[in-house]
Amino acid sequence: MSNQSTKYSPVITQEKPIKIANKQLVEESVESSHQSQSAVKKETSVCQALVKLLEDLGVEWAFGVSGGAMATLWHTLSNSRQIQVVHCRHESGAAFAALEASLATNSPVVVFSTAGPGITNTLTGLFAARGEGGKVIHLSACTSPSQRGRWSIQETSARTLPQDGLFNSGALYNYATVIDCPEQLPQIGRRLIQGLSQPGGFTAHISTPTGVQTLPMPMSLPKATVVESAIAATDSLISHCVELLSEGPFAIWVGYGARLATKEIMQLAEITGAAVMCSPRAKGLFPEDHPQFVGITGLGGHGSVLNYFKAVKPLRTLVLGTRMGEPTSFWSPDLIPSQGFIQVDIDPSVIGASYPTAPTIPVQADIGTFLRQLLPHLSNNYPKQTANLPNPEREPIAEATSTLVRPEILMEAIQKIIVEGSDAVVLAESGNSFTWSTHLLRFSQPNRYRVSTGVGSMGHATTGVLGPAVAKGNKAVAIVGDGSMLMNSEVSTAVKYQIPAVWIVLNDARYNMCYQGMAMLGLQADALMPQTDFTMIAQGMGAESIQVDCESQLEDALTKAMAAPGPFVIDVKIDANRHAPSKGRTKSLANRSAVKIEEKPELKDYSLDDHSSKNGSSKEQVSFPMV
Ligand SMILES: Cc1ncc(C[n+]2csc(CCOP(=O)(O)OP(=O)(O)O)c2C)c(N)n1
Repeated sequence: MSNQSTKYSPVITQEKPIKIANKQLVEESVESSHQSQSAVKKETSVCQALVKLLEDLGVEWAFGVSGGAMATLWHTLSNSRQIQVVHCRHESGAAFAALEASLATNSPVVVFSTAGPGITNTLTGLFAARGEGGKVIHLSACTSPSQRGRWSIQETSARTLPQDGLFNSGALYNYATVIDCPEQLPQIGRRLIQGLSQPGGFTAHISTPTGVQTLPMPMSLPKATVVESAIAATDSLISHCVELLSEGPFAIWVGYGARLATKEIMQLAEITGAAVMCSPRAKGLFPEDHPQFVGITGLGGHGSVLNYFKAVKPLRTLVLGTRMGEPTSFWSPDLIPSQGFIQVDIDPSVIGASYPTAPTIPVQADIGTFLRQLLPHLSNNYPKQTANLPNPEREPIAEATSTLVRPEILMEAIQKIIVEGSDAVVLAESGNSFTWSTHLLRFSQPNRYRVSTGVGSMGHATTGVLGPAVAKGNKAVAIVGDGSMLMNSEVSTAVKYQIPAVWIVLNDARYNMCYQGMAMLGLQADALMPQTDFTMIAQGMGAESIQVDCESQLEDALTKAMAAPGPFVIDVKIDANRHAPSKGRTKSLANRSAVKIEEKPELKDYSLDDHSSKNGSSKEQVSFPMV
């Protein structure tokens, strides 16, 4: 079990009786996985050695879907005394949940799948895991060597699936391999230890042919130990940074890569008086109610950031763990300070990538280590910046034009009941949920807000919400669209294990980000969906649920959901005609346009009046204002 403090009784323990009932298996497992902290015994199988290795690496959670090809592996995982297995409804949901559990606990988490479709279903979540910097180990089954090419069931071989990138290291997996013989395990162990010891994310795929899973191990494995290493800057580079930062006002741009260094960032801000802005993923890493917080950049962000640049004209920006990619910056030239960037990142390949023409001092280091090196040099007599800084704006909420719920009012209620009234992690889904939440919610504590920007898959929050809820034993809340909820959700899994997840569904019978985005671009396609009753669906799966038809019902519904011990779905009938705050992206699209097209008359059925729909459209093929 997780050693994190738990508010709810360990939700997975209802599975324990199954283990205990099967006494023989438990004893075998206890013997194989807990022999006096030492090496794996010779007579253990490949599966047992693999599971013992994962236990040594600190894995406590495994999410996945079973299958015949991985029967032994599933059995062995399920009989681990350390690893809790959450048996999900879809492998991509399992992978998103594993990713979010990994980010919530900063530990490696397993996603398991059977061969063939089990592997392909897992890929979207793994794509996100690589992009988000999670530590996720994919365990899969594949076809035994003697059966490859012979039309075996769900054959997983070079005949049926591409090998490059799936079964060897590449863009998706930092490390991937097939265990063709037990003798490979020591090398696999070494590679996993190495990957998990680096700061930052690590994705791995270990695929074990069905016939290999039961083979006896011919040798012992040493106990695996992960010691996370630090990446530090040289003393001369630190001195150079101190010099540059002392030359005049600078801004601090915080990214998700800085999530473990929030105390040091606060110290830096308070010593220097620098303005702090955050990427959407870093929302809350610096308190949003702090007088030096100038706003969120990028999609769903705040105009106050640009006001700051105009008013203060900082000389430089110290970039801490953000890639400054499109969702974070729209590559806006307005965010380039006159003397450019000092960019700190563990990954040297991201440094300078988003703004290749801006002067950039590269610092390869992890953010915590870099700041702990830097801070002692700044403490004495640092010329503190004293400018009055603009803070994120609070726009007045326009009057209701229907009895449906305005998203702005929903966000106010979420702010009061969930953000301020609880310590739940809040995940916002790709779609208008992202922009409303990022723009309007305000977090004063770090690591409570999660969005995916670079990958931005629908279905990430609807399923990923299980991760923090189960691994931290605490409420976690997903703010999602109806389209995403229909695409993929793990409500049934949450019911099975009584996981305290809450889904707030912005039910507008539209893929509204696409609907509104198309109108902004002056294009037209059908983005409507039939009206769905999510309370019926949720209740049909055994979850509690409430429908919210008008604003006066909101607070009561949210309070009930947060008090419920198990999963809860709130179906909110949203006014679809409120414009989601994505204007920065629209501006970005307009900036990217090679050719402006002529003004078009307002399209029939589109009620949006965003100016860019009239003059900001592009002949270039562009994506929606989404992640
Ligand atoms: C897997 C995936 N498919 C497609 C998209 C493109 N996309 C982004 S937002 C969106 C519509 C979302 O609709 P919904 O979930 O109903 O949320 P809304 O914007 O209406 O609040 C789509 C199709 C995506 N991000 N991910």
